[in-house]
Amino acid sequence: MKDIIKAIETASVEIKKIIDLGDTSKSENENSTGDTQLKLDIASDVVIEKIFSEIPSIKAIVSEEQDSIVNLHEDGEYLIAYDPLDGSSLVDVNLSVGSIYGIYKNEFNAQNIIGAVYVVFGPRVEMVVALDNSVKMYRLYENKFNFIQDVKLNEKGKINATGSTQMNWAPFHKKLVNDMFNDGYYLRYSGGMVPDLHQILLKGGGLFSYPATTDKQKGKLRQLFEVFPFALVYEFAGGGAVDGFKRVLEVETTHIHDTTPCFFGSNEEIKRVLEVYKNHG
Ligand code: FDP
Repeated sequence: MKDIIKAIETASVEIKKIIDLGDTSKSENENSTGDTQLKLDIASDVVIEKIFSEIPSIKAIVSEEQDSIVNLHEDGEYLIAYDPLDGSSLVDVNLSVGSIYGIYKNEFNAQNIIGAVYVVFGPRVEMVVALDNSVKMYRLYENKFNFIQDVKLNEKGKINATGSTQMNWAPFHKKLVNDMFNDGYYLRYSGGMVPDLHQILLKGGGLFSYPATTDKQKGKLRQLFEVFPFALVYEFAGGGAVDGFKRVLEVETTHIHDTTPCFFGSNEEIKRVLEVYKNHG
């Protein structure tokens, strides 16, 4: 596992260098979800795959930018699903973006996730590692990641990060969001999953929601690359992650690019979601 974290650190230093080159242009390709890929998405993906392919403990990898699983080392113990550069739509406006890694054993599904790492590329580069029931944050300085702090959520927070557009929300979801604002929650939503969830974690709590919508019944965010890794981070930090009805780490995966509605937050907000959603199953 140490080798994997080290590999992610090396890849992040390389990705930071590519971001700093300032190329925000689009490529001519689409990924399997139909998003037009940026040259930055592709370059980051190439860096990660190359570095992972040199780690013998990695059996297979799957990237959000690719259609299928890449087998690496037959005797490897770990499977890694990763999103090389999440939040691509923010690259042109110079907001923070991030990489997300889910570390699995045996099979790519929620039951088998054992670790998660994400890296925020903002004014600073920070890496958060969820392993063995703890969440630790590191900061990049002179090409090295240094430990900064353990990350723990409060029981209740102040942030309400509301994904998608109100036009496509179910009326009860809209009411939940409005009720929270009426109770004093602050809207904080950049549109980048990594910085938005990082903010909630570091500010002690709140709620990030990406619900089922009229145009996307299964939500937008991808299980293996985005939702399960962050669910592990939030659970290990003392909060929770649900699909409205149950833990997202109990959601079934039938295809590597499956999506799911998801809510991440501190315990009070997660209880509130479950309470509202239980009447709308
Ligand atoms: P993006 O479209 O920029 O790639 O992964 C998808 C994602 O970003 C997340 O980072 C983000 O939380 C979400 O989509 C934002 O979606 P909405 O604009 O629909 O809220």
